[in-house]
Amino acid sequence: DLSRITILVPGPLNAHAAKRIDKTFEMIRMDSADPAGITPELAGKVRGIAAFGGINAAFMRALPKLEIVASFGVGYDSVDAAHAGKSDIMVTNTPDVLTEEVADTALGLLINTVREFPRAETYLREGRWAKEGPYRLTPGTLRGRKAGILGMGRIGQAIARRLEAFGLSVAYHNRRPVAGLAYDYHPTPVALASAVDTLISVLPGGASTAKAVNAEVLAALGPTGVFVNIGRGSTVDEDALAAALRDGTIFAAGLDVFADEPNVPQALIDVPNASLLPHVGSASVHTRNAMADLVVDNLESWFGRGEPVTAVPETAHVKAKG
Ligand code: 8YV
Repeated sequence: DLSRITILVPGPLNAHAAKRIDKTFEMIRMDSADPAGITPELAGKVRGIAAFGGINAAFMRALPKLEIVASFGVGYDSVDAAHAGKSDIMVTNTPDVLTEEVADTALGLLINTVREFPRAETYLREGRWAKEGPYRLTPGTLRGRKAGILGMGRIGQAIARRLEAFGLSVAYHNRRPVAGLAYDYHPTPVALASAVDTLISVLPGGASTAKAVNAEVLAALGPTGVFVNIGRGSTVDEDALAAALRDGTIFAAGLDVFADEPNVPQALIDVPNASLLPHVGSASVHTRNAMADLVVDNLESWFGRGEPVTAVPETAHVKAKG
């Protein structure tokens, strides 16, 4: 009887997910994932967490009956999955259901960045078309560009398919070459950046990718270079990126993610050759509902059948309690 199982929802959660959890389980909400907010009553009964935001080791430790953290999103760098794996706690994420949406966003952001469509629309809305004549011819174009993808997982490959359809060449860097992919592989981000003029990062967050896109990578990309990021802001040295945009080390950048969201460095807001989005990669009702369903499907499957739908690799070995 799943209605006797308590699921804790710390912080905001997608409304469709919350509605389904509330219907099936006992759902308890709290403001944020702060261990100080865990009462003895909660500690005695919470067996699952559904979370849009971060869950650290201290929060997991405060909940001794915790079996599963169902995280909303494919990237789960804000959940301490390594700790969970050692503590016999399952962690699930929401892969696949957002792949095509995020790839669409990457292409939209790339085109906006290169062809200046947001700036051209502002020009129209400000009444300048009628007063001053046509918007300027854009110095940028996708024509003839060579694309490089940093992080060739499911989303990277969906972006690659789109780039091919647009007539661009595709190369990539990944921890390892991906079996069965015909695109050129480069062993480091710098090698990839040197070989292309359009770098699209899909890298996940975490310590191993921190500031992977640094001043050296941007210099290698060069003065016609376009950088697009729809992975995680932590993977970019934002000071180096703002400087590179200011001084012409690269041509332009399109960013959907930032190191300290929702705070965006003023230095990036100040440069006209950056196209900036408020982390909307997967943010359609359609795709967020599909992600929400997968969060709840993971909880229902874990407590109903003893196995998750989409375990993260760090916790793939974790078994359900009897
Ligand atoms: C979510 C994302 O907005 O899936 C991801 O990794 O970045 C987005 O789809 C985010 O994860 C919500 O926590």
